Amino acid sequence: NGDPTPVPRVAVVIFLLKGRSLLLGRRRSAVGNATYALPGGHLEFGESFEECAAREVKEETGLDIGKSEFLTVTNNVMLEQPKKCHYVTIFMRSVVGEEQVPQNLEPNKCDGWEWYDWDHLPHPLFGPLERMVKGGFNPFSS
Ligand code: 8DG
Ligand code: MG
Ligand code: MG
Repeated sequence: NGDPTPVPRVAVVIFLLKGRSLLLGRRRSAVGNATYALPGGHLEFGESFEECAAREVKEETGLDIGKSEFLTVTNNVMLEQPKKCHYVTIFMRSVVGEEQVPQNLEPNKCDGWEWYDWDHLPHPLFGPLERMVKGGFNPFSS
């Protein structure tokens, strides 16, 4: 086909924590369609992880997050998806106040944002997130 040679890309995604819950949205995408995922997107040229996290959260939910911190990074090769891709995914964390109400600002990419209790996560989770949860990763105690 005429596509350029695929390359790994860098994604920054954010655990937005509120009490014992976190923010997830169901994806509308050729990658992980109809699975629940964190807000986030592609690292742009010149950005820090923190800047990317704040920008993506603002673009996708309208929320203003303050500082965020680096949690971990995973390598995600997704060749079985309708759009084959490979992401090095940076996971950030930010804690938000009780009054925060997310808006679905990109309804073509997401069915809507909701807070989910950590002990009652929705299914199916997006592959990269599913693997972390199954592996015992906990964003509240990291
Ligand atoms: P952008 O144009 O705003 O930069 O990109 P986007 O439309 O917001 O991209 P995205 O698909 O939301 O995120 C980019 C990639 O990040 C996604 O295709 C795969 C990777 N990724 C993970 N885990 C997660 C996750 O939990 N949430 C999101 N949104 N992306 C994730 O590996
Ligand atoms: Mg985005
Ligand atoms: Mg996104």
